[in-house]
Amino acid sequence: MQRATPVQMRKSLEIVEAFKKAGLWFVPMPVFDEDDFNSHAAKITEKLEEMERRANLAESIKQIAPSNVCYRQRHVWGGDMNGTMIIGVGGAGCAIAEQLGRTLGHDVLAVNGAENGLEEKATRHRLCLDMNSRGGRLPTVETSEAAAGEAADEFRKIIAGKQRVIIVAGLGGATGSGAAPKLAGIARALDTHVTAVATFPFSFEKQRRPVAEAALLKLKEHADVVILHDHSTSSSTKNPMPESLNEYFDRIANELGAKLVTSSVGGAA
Ligand SMILES: Nc1nc2c(ncn2[C@@H]2O[C@H](COP(=O)(O)OP(=O)(O)OP(=O)(O)O)[C@@H](O)[C@H]2O)c(=O)[nH]1
Ligand SMILES: [Mg+2]
Repeated sequence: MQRATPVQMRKSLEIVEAFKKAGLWFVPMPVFDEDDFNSHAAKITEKLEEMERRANLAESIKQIAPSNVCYRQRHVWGGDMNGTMIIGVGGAGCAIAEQLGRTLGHDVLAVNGAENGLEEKATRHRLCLDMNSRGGRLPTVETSEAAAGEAADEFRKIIAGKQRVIIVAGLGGATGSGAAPKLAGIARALDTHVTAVATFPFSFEKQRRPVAEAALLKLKEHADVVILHDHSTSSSTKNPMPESLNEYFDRIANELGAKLVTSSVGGAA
């Protein structure tokens, strides 16, 4: 075992002081020798980087999530609703998009895997994501993103001439979380105005939250406007929903539609 020199001791105390100032929770840990010290120091650096990443993520989510309203990222849509296409991605995305299409009167494009009843959708346009070429396994965020990339040419043809797309997804599932940000990026690269309409998982879908957060960050990169509804604010064991799930989903789609209209005429709701 090696005794600490006064210099090493002072360095350690400085680190403790820095953690204390930043309000970080920490444990002081004895080390055997210099190698042991270096290996722990490397781990600490890694941990601090991870903390910084999480803090940035939390900050980014905070800008949008608590208010559940329109977040203006680049500029709001100043034109009228003509030349707009609503694009539903994944199960929830398609369901919400269909409802928005009915209430707002726009063309709707449904995007999903073939096995998700896409062929039965009565929407004007359909874009089938080919997940089966990847061994027929359940889609993941990565395979959905890749499938959306492969469908890019067809997607560009469908949205050709549109000035604005409204991309709708229930974040947290694989298809919406993987494909929606990808399609938003493709539309944006065509200089199309992109509004993203997204939901965040229910509180009982805890494991879906990090998936949704990562997808939201990617969506934000490409979208001019993001309109979000966080399902976790709608129900809890203490505060159950006053309606059936279908009635709730209908209500949320209508609320998102109202926020869309508000965000389209020039202001955050
Ligand atoms: N507003 C609304 N949200 C829904 C609905 N169905 C599911 N959700 C939410 O959306 C999230 C994503 O679910 P899906 O849309 O079924 O998932 P997906 O994008 O199709 O992805 P995979 O089925 O996993 O490939 C869920 O975790 C719920 O939080 C719906 O009908 N309306
Ligand atoms: Mg699905």
